[in-house]
Amino acid sequence: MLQEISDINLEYKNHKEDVKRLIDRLENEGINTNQVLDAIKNFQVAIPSWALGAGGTRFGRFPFGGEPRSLEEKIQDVSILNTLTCSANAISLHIPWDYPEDVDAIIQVASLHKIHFDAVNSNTFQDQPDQKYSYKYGSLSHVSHEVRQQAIEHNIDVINIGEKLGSKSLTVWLSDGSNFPGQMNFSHALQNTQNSLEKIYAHLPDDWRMFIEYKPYEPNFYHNVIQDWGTSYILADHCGDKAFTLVDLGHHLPNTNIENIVSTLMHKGKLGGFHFNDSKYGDDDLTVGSIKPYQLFLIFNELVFGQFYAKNKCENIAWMIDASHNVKDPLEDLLQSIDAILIAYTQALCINQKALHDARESNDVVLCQEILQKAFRTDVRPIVNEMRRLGGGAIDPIMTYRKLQVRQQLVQKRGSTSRASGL
Ligand code: PSV
Ligand code: MN
Repeated sequence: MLQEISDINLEYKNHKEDVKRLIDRLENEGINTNQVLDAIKNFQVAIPSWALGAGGTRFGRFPFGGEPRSLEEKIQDVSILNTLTCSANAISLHIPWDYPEDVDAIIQVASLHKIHFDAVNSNTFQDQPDQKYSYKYGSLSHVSHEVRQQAIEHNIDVINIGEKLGSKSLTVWLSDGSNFPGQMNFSHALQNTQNSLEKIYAHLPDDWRMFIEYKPYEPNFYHNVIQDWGTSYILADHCGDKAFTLVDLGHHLPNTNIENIVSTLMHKGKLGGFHFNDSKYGDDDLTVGSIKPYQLFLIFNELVFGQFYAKNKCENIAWMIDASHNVKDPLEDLLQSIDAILIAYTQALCINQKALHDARESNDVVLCQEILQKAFRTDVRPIVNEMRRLGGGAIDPIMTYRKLQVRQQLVQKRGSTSRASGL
C-alpha cells in the first residue's frame, strides 16, 4: 500500500509549491514551522472500535458493506487509517463489545500493524446475556449493593483485560440516572457512585489512569448522576492522582463554552482524556469539525496553551474520536474526523502566542480577536498534507482511499452483509 500511496502523491503537482508558500508566510509571521510539523507528527488520536462499522440510531441501522467481522479486522481497519494519515496508531476497545477471546492472537495482529491499545472502556449501560443482575436502574450508583458490586467487578475485569493488551487507562462512562423527578435520591446515587469508583480505582495498576466521562442527559432524560465536568472533577479528585476528567465534545448542553471547561481542567491538571465529535443539537456524534470548526479551533487554542505555554504543563492527554455515522462509509468518516482534528490543531499552533499575550496584557480586545482569527483563517492544509507525505502517508487521504478502492476490496473479502459489533 505504501508504494501505491507514494505514486498517488506524485499526482499532486502543486503540493510542494503550496507547502513552500505557506511555510514562508508563517515563518515571516514568526511561527516556527519545524516545531509545528513536529507537534502534528507526534499527535496520535485513538480510533474507537465501535466506529468502524455503520453507526445506527434508535430508528434503525443501515449496514455498510465490508464491515469488520472481528476484533482482528477492526485492527486492520485502524491500520488502514493509520497508513493513510500517520495520525491514528491506536484503537480503543469497548468491553464486552470487543471481548478479546484469544489475547495472544490479538496482540500479534496489533503489533504486526503497529497499532497500540488505548483506553479500555467498560460497559455497564447495557445488560449482557450471562449477567446476573440488570442495570435497568443503574450500575455503580444502584440502590442494591449486589448490582453495584457486579458493576465494580466488570470494571476490574476490564482493567485486567486491558493490562494483558498493554492499555494504560480505563474510561468509565455511566448511563446512571433517572427519568422522572422523585425516582432517585440524587445524593445517595452520587455517594454510591463515589464509593464504587473508589473500589475500581483501588485496582488500577500504578502506571494506569482512570478517566471519568460526564454527560448532561441521555439515556436518562431527567437526571444523570455524572452530569457535568464539575461532578466528574469531584469524583476524580476524591479517587486520587491517577483519576481524571474526560471531555466528550458532544456531552454539553447547547452553547456551553467547552474551551473554558478545557482550560479550567488543564489548569487543575485534571484533564485526562478527550472524545472528539461534533453536534448540532445534542450528543449527535457527527464527524469532527463538520458543524462547528471554529469551536474546535478555540478548544485547540486552550489545549496548545495548556500543553506548551502554561506554567503547570498538562501532558499525556488521551485523544480519541467518539463519532459514528449511519450514512457515510465509516472509514471515510473517520478520515474526515482525523483531518479536521489535525487542521484545528495546526491552526492553533499557528497562533502567535507572544503577540496574543501582549494584546491581552494591554486589553486590546480587537487585536486579540484579529490574532486568533488570522490563525483560524489560514489554510494550513499544505502543512498537514506534508506531515503525512513525510511519514509515508497520503497527501489526500480520502481521494487516495477511493483511488485504491479500499472499500471495494473490503467488501470482496468480508462480504456485503458483514456486521461489526457495537451499539
Ligand atoms: C456515551 O455517549 C459515549 O460518549 C461514551 O464514551 C460511550 O462509551 C460511548 O459513547 C459509546 O457509544
Ligand atoms: Mn464518549
